[in-house]
Amino acid sequence: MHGDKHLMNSQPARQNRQSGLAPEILEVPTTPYPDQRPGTSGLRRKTRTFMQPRYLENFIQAVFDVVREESGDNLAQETLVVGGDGRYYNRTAIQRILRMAAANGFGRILVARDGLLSTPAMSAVIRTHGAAGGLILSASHNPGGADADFGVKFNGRNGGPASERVTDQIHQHASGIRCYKTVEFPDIDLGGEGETFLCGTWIRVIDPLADYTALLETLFDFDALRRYFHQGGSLRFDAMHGVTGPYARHIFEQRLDAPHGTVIRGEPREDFGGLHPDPNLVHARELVDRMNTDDGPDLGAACDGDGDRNMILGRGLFVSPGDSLAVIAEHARDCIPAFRDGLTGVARSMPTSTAVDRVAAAVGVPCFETPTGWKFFGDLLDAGLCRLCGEESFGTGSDHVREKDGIWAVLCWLSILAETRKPVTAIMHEYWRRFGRSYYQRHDFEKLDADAAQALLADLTAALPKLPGTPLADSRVALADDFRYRDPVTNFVTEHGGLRILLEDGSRIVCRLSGTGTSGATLRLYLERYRDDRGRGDLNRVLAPLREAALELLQLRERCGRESADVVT
Ligand code: G16
Repeated sequence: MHGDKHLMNSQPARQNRQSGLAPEILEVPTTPYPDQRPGTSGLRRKTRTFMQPRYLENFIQAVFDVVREESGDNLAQETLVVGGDGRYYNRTAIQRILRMAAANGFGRILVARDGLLSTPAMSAVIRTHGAAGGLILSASHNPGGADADFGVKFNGRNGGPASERVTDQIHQHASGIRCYKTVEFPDIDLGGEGETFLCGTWIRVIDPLADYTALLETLFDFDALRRYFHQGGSLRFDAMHGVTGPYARHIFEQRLDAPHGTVIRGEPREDFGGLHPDPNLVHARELVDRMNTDDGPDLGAACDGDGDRNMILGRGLFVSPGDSLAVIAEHARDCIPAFRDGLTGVARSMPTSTAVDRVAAAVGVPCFETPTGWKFFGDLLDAGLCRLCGEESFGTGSDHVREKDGIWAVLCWLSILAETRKPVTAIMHEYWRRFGRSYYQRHDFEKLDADAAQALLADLTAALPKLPGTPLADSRVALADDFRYRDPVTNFVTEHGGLRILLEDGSRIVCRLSGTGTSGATLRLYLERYRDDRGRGDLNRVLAPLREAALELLQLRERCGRESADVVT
């Protein structure tokens, strides 16, 4: 990472579009909203909640107040990056944020052309330009539209999601807010690169592809990947009308010469075409169907709205996120130039399958287990303790940025295919033969009554101490607790990471409430069973005893009126 935050004092590259104007800075009185505590990843709410008067402004002002404190009251020396996934309300929110950032006295703002910046690209831009942080306007894989979801994430100086300490501070500021700062000023033109000077702030419209693509070129062998496509290798990439469309077309079709049409649903749309931009077997149906044909492409992949999640498919085969992480770890040194010097360690969130643990043990590096949320990987990556991380929620990434990175994950898989010259199915079967298989499923029970779901988890928590030693699903409970994490770098302790019941045969039942939903509560139930059977078992059959035991323990039917999950991935 190299910082150039002091460059703002040098001459601008282009003529100032608004020289001479000195609009008055306004301090607008406001009152706090009670619900502005960020969740797993930023503040995610219904779009109409964000459209209420002062709702967005309150939260943004709280973020700026925290950045101001952290910068020693010297925002004039700081750079802020702004962009989003193109969903409904993105453009309106960006213009408001630009006015507020100028009124708050940031020295420089980098805003993405057309307001479109993927989450991993945001991380790259922050790190490349030494920015104090960035605001990503996205509700990730949640649907977009006036009656759908919106969100704001703040990433800090290392390019990663704000830590719990910082989100607590933001919440404190939002809870006591009395006014926010802004200026009256016409909308900034985001249609092309250029600069505007406003209240002492340079607002520069940047190419959202440039820094990110340049970074990826240092990690992968683009010549080898181009050869892969020239020699007939094939990819079908579903951008789901999210922000990755322009990135994927540029990187896969233009830089790597993949045939035109490799990228489908490549135009960002405010409502993601009316679908959920969620890369899973349900929402990426068209891609899944194509991959289930005999003449389907070698590799199928999809990314979510803001480009940090990814799904990987072979011909007729879904690669679970836990297996994808493990396979990338297995082939890292031999197939991916960025990892030629090896891995220092790997990390996964607690509910993520333990597949990567076995690869880490074979490679001889530690595997860290963190709470859910990419923010928990930041300290480990910054300290060089691990270089590769992943989560069950379709997230994979490395130390090149401090976010999960969908396009990066696809490039990892393309590199493995190009180097091994084997299809995805062969790679997976060889991996299962060597390491055995973690049969894994996540069951989501959505829109539950929040109080009922909280009470259910509270009762299960109270019952945990009695479980060790009792028989459960063909085995016996070895350990039952509420996951507690001590960050090995900062010693910061995070409680309530999820209830986990570990069985003597290595199986696990994990359950927690989602921190990213926007209506009611979503209960996530994670099931995992390890078998050294070359991966030949039937997933549903292998997991059936565990599933039944979990449903009996949770008493979901009796307490929440639910027989089965809304989504199983
Ligand atoms: C966010 C976080 C991830 C986390 C996921 C699921 O992803 O960045 O680290 O795993 O939420 O969270 P939950 O289970 O609490 O809903 P994204 O892609 O939605 O920003």
